[in-house]
Amino acid sequence: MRRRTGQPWLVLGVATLVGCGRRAGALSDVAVGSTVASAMASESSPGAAWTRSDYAVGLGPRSPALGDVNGDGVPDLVVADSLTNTLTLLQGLGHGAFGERRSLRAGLAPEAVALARLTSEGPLDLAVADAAGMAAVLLLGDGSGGFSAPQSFPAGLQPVAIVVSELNGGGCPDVAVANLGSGTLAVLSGDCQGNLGPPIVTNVGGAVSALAVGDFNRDGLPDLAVGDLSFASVDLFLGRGDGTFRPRRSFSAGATPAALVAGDFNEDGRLDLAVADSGSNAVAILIGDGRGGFVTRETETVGLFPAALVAADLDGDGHLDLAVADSGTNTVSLLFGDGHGSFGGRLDLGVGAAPGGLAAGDLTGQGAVDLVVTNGQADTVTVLLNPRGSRMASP
Ligand SMILES: [Ca+2]
Ligand SMILES: [Ca+2]
Ligand SMILES: [Ca+2]
Ligand SMILES: [Ca+2]
Repeated sequence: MRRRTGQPWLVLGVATLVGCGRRAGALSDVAVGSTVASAMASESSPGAAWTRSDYAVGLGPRSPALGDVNGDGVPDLVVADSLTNTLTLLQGLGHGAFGERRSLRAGLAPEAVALARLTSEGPLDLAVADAAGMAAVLLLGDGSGGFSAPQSFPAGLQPVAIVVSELNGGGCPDVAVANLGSGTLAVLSGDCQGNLGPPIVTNVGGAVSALAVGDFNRDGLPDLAVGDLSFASVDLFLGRGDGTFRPRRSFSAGATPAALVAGDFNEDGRLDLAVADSGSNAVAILIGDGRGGFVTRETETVGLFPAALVAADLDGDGHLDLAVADSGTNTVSLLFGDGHGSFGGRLDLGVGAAPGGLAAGDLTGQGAVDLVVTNGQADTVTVLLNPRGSRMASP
């Protein structure tokens, strides 16, 4: 087995891993920041029971990432402040609340950030797509919430998406970025010491918008799926295991594939894709054949201009669901999966202005998946706590 690190589908199955039973404080006791109270909790109206809290971050926040950076067992939150040169780090307090806020310098214009281990062992590090700096920027974590000074590694013209995964067989986590300016993918080889090698460039040709890693043809080698705005397609690059890729395969994915996420939505052991199509205000479900092919199963209407999405089991029935950030309607649309590749039961939750990034994780320690949304025009993050978390906490 190859060692893999920092998989972006880390959230899959979270809800089934954590037991239900530890008692936590009532949500009303721990509200921090400018909290917008939810409506009354109601078993028959699950949307009303999601609890919303907003926190101020830097300017133009994007790309939220959750992970425990200070070793207290509680997920912390980092976002890329795309209009400044900083990341904002919010310390998780447990019970779904966030406290101390810190700014970290990170390149010139951080467009995306990943929390992952870049050294052989040890704490979570930060990997940043620095669009203006044309670089991947690394900040190494010390395990107690501190980070090294940023180190920049040339990556290409205008990197806008980043993933960390073992891509070239060297045994160390590597970094891949999507370069919007040059229409390329770049793989930067990691050395387990926090350094990255020169970019191994793969030409995509179009305006690349999003990136997901996974083994789509089940040969044990990681592959990359890329959203391609110019050709309105999802391009699949099957990995050769050395940081290079076989010629792309393109699949139609609506009008404007702004974001994508991999997951096994029909539970056949083969990775599928969900694609946010901001051109037709829908999510397309592409079912994988396990050999690097996809067939579009269905499209589900969401709010206006969907810009980000995550896959996680939100309702705890064991099947992956989707959360979609609708940047034009200031909502997050939840779509519930049936385990056969179909989604329905859409539920819209209000968030801040121009939501453009999403992350999922259990913020309360109660075994339910919560959501974090970056609101690009409000300069805030919205935390949405899953009603299942509070119900499980009740005696
Ligand atoms: Ca923590
Ligand atoms: Ca593969
Ligand atoms: Ca599948
Ligand atoms: Ca589910």
